[in-house]
Amino acid sequence: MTRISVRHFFPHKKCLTLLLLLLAAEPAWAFGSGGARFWFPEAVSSYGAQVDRLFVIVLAVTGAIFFLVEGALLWFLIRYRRRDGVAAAYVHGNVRAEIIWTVIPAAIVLYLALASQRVWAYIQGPPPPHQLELEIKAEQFAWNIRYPGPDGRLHTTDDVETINQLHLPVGQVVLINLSSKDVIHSLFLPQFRLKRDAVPGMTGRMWVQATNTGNFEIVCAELCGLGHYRMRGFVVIETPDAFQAWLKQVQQEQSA
Ligand SMILES: [Cu+2]
Repeated sequence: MTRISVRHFFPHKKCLTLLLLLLAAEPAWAFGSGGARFWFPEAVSSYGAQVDRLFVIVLAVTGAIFFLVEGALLWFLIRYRRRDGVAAAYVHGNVRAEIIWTVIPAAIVLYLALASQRVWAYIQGPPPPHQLELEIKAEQFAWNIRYPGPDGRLHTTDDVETINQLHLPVGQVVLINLSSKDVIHSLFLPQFRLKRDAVPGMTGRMWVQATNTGNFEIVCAELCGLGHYRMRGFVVIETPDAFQAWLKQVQQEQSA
């Protein structure tokens, strides 16, 4: 029986070295300054760059494997095509080959799982101490946003309510309680790299910390009814002073 080793899969040493480099190296080409990527919208949350980094690593690993596997498939198809006078070989498995193609994918999947778990735990785990807590209640087809008034507490008489207008102070950790009045919606803040379902009867807690000022959009990422396409909201990230001034102004308008 033919002995199968790594050499069979990578006949040239350079080929194997290149693959290992690709898997191990940080895909630095994909990282611009400030987390900007040529295919992504701007990242404006404290964890945006981490999510993008994970995305690029997963894409690089799975992309490299895709080309390797499809290339090998093509090579075998051509190299071992039917030819007159050549009898087909009967191969009844190979323990060494099976160990290799089980252990390598298992190690890759384990690496991806551990790398993802770290980022997931940071974003979805216990939030860091927050400076502001607000509530977003989704309904067909709008985002109802509630801010604490001067007393700094939610669900008191001085609360400030807006529709589709999410203002956030830059640099501050903001805790968001997300719920729904009717059906399942999904709060998607592309520039924050944050998406979370709004489920009736449940309150989802999440946190954001904006790193840049600017104007962005909220989109509903769950087909929630006929008006789903127009379930848009607007995000304004501004300095804490500008945020307080805006909140005060809205509160005065509402109490007038
Ligand atoms: Cu919706």
